Amino acid sequence: MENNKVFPDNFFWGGAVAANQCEGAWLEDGKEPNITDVMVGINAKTAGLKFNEETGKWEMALDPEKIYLSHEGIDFYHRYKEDLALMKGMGFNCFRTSIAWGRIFPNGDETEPNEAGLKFYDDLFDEMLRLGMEPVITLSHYETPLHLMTEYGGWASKKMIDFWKNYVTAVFERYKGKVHYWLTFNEVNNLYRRPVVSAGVMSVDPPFDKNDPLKVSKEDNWQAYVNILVGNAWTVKIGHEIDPENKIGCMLTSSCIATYAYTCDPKDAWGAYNIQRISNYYFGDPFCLGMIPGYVKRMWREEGVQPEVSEEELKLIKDYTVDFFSFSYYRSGTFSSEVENAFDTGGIKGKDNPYLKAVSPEPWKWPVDPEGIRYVLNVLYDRYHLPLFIVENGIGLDEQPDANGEIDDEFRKTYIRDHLLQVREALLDGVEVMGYLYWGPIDIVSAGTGEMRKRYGFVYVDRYNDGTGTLERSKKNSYDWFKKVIESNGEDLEI
Ligand code: BGP
Repeated sequence: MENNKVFPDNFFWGGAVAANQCEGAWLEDGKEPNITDVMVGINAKTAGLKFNEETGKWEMALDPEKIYLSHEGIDFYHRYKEDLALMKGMGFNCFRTSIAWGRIFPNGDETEPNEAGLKFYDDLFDEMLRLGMEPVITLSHYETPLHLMTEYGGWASKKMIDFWKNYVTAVFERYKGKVHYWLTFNEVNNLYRRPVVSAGVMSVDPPFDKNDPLKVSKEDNWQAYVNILVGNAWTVKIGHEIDPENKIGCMLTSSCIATYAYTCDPKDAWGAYNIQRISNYYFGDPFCLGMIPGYVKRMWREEGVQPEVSEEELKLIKDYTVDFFSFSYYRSGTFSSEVENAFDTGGIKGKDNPYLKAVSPEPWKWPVDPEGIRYVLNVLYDRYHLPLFIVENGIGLDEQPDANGEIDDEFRKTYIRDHLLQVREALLDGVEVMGYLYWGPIDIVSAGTGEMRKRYGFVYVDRYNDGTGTLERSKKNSYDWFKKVIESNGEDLEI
């Protein structure tokens, strides 16, 4: 096997988490709720919100029967020093997390930022830098302040653009010189399938369904789309003006690019390509190429919507494209014109792919397709010619320590090894890959299901679905293995 020196010397090795899944402290130091705080997982069919007829507004109404594990998370807010030390123990030179917008602007529409929130991230980033880990910071990871959604309809409102500009200006100024790699909106291309959480949009102007806060009208959905494109362009502009050293990337879920035609029926081929467009390129093209694709405008015509977007805004989208493209990849999917497509946090689910050798164990059963990551890397590089950053790849397993207190997560090692072998192939293909950040290097609350049981970590956290547990951290067997991978700069992948 050709394996020497394929990964570049400056390759970023590390892991990624998100504030709402690990920090906890959901109402501490001035923070107000964000959208994920009222949901038990983003796949949930309901949210802890009810419509108040008297005020004419949505308001928080948590379900007393449910356990909102994210409210305490893994208490990263208070334990980040210990956790970052564990990450450093594996040799991470990079760590990705998000800023919870609601710590900086608790309701989102204040004019002055919350000093306690700013201070928390100052300390967190200082600690990363002290340990020699480059911070990669997501500005919005399913964390839109709830007030912005219930009051304004979130990104369905043009007002969001100004609130967003205030927020990004405040953090770019504050962390100038400390953070150089920024991701705008985590997996915002999920707008088409999960608008409320992924893209921070709600329908608040009549007519809308007062019984279903998760239902978004097509007008609001498409208005949010253009507003987010404008917000993204402003982020690039403001970020570069405040610090020319800043590198601003988009972040899209790109598992859906590996949506294969189930058969060679042209209907399947076209359907698979269309899935790639409307689940991915419809954001990727404006972010990277500065244009809104023609098929999007066709959809507007056919759906009878005409989102408001000015000439100046279109120019902004054209002029301020991103510096790099970051993405998550978990698994591939298929498109068959014979079945209706389903999806979850991992991507598209058509018919099962008979050519894949493995699926992850029950109950999630995600198909494992390492070659899919090479496919995605090549497709994206051919299309955008931008540096690519893998900022999420990983596998969630239901794990418990054995009688000796050990967790032998061989499945995880194999998953990572096989994906890294394909990343290596992509590097040999000439694709520019900035780094590999493993998703969930320490067990955190699952984004999709809101549970602790779905564990991704190299580090185990003693916390359970019922909310019990000591929160104690311990190393799984993959910990030392991944350390060896990093030490060898991806050359020694032997298990
Ligand atoms: C992505 C999200 C992450 C995340 C991951 C795994 O969609 O950006 O926040 O958690 O998927 O998903 P899950 O936690 O549902 O397994």
